[in-house]
Amino acid sequence: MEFNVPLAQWTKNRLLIQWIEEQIALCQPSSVHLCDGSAEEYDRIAHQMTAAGVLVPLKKRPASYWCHTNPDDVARVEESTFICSKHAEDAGPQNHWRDPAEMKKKLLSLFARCMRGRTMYVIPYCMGPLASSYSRVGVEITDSPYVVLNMKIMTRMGQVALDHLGDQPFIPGLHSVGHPLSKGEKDTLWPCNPKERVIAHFPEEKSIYSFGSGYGGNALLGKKCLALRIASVLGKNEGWLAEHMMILGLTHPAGQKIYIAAAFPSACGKTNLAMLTPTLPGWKVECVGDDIAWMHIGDDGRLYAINPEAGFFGVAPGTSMKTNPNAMRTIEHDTLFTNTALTPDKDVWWEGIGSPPPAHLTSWLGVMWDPASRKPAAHPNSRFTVSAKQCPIASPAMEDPCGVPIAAILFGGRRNRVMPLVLESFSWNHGVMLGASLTSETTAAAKGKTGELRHDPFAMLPFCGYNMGDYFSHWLAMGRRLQKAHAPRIYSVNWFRTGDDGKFLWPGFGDNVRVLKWIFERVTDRCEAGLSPIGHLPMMGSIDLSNLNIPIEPLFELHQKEWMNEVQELQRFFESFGSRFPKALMDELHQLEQRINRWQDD
Ligand code: OXD
Ligand code: MN
Repeated sequence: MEFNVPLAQWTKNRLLIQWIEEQIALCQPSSVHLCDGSAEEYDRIAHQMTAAGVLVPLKKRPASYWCHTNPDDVARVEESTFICSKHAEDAGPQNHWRDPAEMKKKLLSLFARCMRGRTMYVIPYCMGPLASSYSRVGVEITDSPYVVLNMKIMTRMGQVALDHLGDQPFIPGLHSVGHPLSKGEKDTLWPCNPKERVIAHFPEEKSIYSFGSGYGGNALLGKKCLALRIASVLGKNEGWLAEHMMILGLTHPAGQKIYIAAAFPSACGKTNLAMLTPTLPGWKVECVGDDIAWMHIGDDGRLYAINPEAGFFGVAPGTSMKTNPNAMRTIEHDTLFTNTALTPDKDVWWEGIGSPPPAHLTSWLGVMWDPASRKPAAHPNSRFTVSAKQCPIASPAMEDPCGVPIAAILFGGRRNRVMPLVLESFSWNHGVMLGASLTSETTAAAKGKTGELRHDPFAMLPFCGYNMGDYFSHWLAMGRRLQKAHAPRIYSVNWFRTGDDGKFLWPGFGDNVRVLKWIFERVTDRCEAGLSPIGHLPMMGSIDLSNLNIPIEPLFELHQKEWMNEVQELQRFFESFGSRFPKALMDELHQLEQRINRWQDD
């Protein structure tokens, strides 16, 4: 077997050496590349992929590349994602469960000889700042050079991760595109195996296997698989939280700063919120993370968050100088674009980029785009992968090993009715119910129909590695451990309410700072709130609407009948967790029901 460096020279970690040797014997690659995470390594692999026609270097963006995938490999595949706990009830009704022994048998046969004719890459990576005791090391073995490039951007990868690991155990992840090459066979541009796709998690042994897809959260195992599904299990066992949340710092014009974490389902605006350009003078936002937060209780009783990732894997369509200028500046160089359209002068283009499509555009399918087809030129789930360091408003706290103290937690979904612009919970437990009640329209981030309303509690439905009934109990327990005076306040937000004409009522994007300002004033005890049956609402005039000419009332319109339906639907959903659903949360729902029954609709 040909190695780029001798294995024993690359690591002294005996568990790692043994695991790599076992995977080589199983997958039978033609060579092995042990990653060091250097810039030279990245460039070498990118050049090889360019020579093979997989990557197209971009002329307008230095050190940036475009590529497109197989049309059957464009999003996360929830129906092929499994939690393989010993007992089905530990995976919970929200997950697809498989018996671990049966799944292992299937995986062994899928992975046997699956890397023939390919290079096996071994990627040690650290999730979280290198100096942080909260960080975790995973090792991904993959036969996809595209995965190596993405992991280099999205994590602290290579030698630095090996140094952090030392001789300790790590979280193993085995990945293959599932397309071995026979002798002389020419590779396709995007090898994958959609028919045999499996993404399997073993929460008891803390391991990950992914077969058949090369894209996004299916293949970059540090992201959804480790930092959410496996980490959520670690968090429950060890008393912390692994959440699908962005983290931002918000500074008042007078200088006081707070940190906010916010959970929104995939492709619902976490990246835009995390990089917000305030429309209110003097306010400042800094980005700590755009997708995942690991939160621990500090010695002072406050909740501290780190961003385990080092990069952004952001949705391109809709990103423009108007909606997210900081993201646009972030991706000016050293960025990988996947499934956007390609312009004839070798730049990228997507729907909502803010300029009309140039003539002779290559679509995400790699063919000339026909505007008359009425099909989008960029796939709705096309992405940019870019280092977080390139963000002009990257917070220096991104590297803080202790994380940032969280003052407020937001839950938001796409709801065209029912949910007001913003709502503050009465208590931690009521806030946990707001998180558990999160319902949102489906988006292109996952395979399947878009625009359908589904329950997505805490925006974690596809990412919680154990029974969500237990997950809700864990949140309640965290609340009991947080010192009352320091527990973050919990909010529900909804940027997506529409009027009778179907148009959005709220401008969103930079104007969301108006809602953040109100939250800032609430958590720093600068303003009173009004009481409603569903929670605290801003008093008349307390959302700053300066220079914004819109009526605010429709954004807070509440109808008793709609809320009665909402409660009934939530009761049905909560009951689906059976005895694992915490009684304290059902009590919260019943209290809400009573408040709604007593309420006079006007
Ligand atoms: C993501 C997702 O890629 O949530 O972050 O799908
Ligand atoms: Mn996400």
